[in-house]
Amino acid sequence: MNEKLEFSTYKRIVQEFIGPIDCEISEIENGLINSTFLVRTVDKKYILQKINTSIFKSPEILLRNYLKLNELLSNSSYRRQKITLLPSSLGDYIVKKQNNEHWRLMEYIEQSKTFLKVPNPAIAYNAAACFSEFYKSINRQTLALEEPIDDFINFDKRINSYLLSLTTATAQRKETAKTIIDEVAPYLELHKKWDEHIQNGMFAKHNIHADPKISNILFNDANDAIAVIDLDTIMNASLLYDFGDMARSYCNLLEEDDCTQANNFSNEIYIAVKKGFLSHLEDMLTPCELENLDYAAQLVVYIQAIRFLTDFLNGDVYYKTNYPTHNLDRAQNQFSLFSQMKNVL
Ligand code: GN1
Ligand code: MG
Repeated sequence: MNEKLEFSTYKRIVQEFIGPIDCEISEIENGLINSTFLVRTVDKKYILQKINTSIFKSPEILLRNYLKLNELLSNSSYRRQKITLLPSSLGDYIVKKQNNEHWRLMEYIEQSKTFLKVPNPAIAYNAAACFSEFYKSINRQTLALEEPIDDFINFDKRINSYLLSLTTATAQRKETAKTIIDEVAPYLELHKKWDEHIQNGMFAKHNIHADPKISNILFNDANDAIAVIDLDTIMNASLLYDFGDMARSYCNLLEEDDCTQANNFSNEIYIAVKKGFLSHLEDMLTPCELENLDYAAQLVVYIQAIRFLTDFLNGDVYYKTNYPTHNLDRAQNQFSLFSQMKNVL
């Protein structure tokens, strides 16, 4: 385990939820923000998570949003599996410990698997269609969701944070990142059209997931999408953000941190993603939104490249990293994807 905590401490936390039952705990290396663990008892599995409170500053917001959304889903015709948070013996869904640690326990969804990259267009279609159905179900009513992270989809702020990081980065980090800094420079205003469309109401606000990456879908053995997971960023924003993020994640032929090849975009998968995304939503999107799907895909990928690059320049303070240039490799992977999308779409 990466964590410095003793195993017995994890066990004690799990037991606050399930009582004095023996269990084995192992870390699941999935996700760049929270810490996630698989808990096995003799007859059942659970998912234990420590919420990263330097990023999710009010875990109570995540909980309130989750409860609202889950209620809406439960009262809809949505039939895929849902995340079930378990209460502690004191009835709390989040257990607080020293150092502002916030822990939660969920049911494990049996016979499920995740992908780190999409193996083929059919799986991309299944994932996008699953999200499409999810959006349809969670938008029967626009919920008043609270912002889990301030300005999460404020692209102007993202660019400004990047520009600031260029002024505060060490000379060494700037030198290491020189190539990609030059590559991203011509597109710093790419988000202007997005901002205008948001301001004039052309991109409507819906309930969105805001992190529909491929590893946030559970599949069964037949590669059917059986559950949408990771509801931490659900918020009111444009569905085009989610479409862009799906394209970003599903059309990448490489894992997100692999920059060993420049050609990592699959147009065949992109076509499947678009078809899947629209499968339940065609009536919900306006002609203007439909016209801007390709633009949204390019923009969200570009912004993700900027986010990774900003974090590298800031000294790797946001995303988990496994080696010194990890964020830079991620930024390069995303920028390659963006460059190809820009030429093809
Ligand atoms: C983060 O931690 P995870 O994998 O759920 C990030 C997303 C990025 C994603 C890139 C709160 O998600 O926005 O798209 O990494 N989440 C947050 O892999 O910043
Ligand atoms: Mg997430």
